[in-house]
Amino acid sequence: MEQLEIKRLAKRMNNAEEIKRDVTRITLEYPQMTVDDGYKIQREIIKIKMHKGHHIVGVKMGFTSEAKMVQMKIDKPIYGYLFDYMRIENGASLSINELIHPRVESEIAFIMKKDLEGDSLSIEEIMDAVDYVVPVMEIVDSRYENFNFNLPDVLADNSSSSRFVVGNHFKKPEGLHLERLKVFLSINDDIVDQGVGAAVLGHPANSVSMLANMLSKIGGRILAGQIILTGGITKAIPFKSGDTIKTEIEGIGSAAFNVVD
Ligand code: OOG
Ligand code: MG
Repeated sequence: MEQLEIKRLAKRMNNAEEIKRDVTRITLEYPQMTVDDGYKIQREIIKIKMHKGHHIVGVKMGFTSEAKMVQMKIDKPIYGYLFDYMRIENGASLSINELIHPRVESEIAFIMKKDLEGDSLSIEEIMDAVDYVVPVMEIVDSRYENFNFNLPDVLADNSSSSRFVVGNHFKKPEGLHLERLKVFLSINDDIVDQGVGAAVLGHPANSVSMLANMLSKIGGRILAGQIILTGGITKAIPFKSGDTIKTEIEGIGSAAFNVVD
């Protein structure tokens, strides 16, 4: 794809987010679009957002669990960037009118204390760089019509990044067996889906290892202080105004938010 095209499409996708109106997926117009084109458009979107004064606060991984791969019919892990304006504090409200057709999913997230880069970092090396483990809910909001996309499309939409709710229980990683932890997602006190830490590539640290590897290929790295979402453990579930949504991670804590108009 030409640089001019990449810039134009990045503007289109960022604009769709800003005006909250979905667009036709790019691969319908450009069937030859590649994964590389998708990440190039994503990087242009990041530039646009930084120009507007937003700051990167972390990175999210996607399609790291069977539940998400099956739901979205994409089986290759991806990443996208998280910005300051996307963060919602535990117990706060989200106005559904700010978004297009949001869905919520439960994730295990890490706050990093060391920079990380390189390929094939071990679970031990990753966990050694983790400051805290936090329960998070990611709210994905594809800017594509009917939440319908192929791999290059979703990359060009900053991997559907929209909002994330950070729990108030920050746990030191020592002594935790993340692969064994049960994770519950509930809406209005009904459990709508559940899973276990191992659903994320066997262990959530493997997702961070994969991210470090992907970033190092473009000369990037994970930075100390960033929050890393390791990928949905549950399916992503739509919700409506008036709902109260909660995630509980056994032995770690919970995160919750209310949905308003
Ligand atoms: C794409 C983002 C995937 C995850 O945790 O798997 C994702 C989407 O499902 O819209 O965030
Ligand atoms: Mg996610």
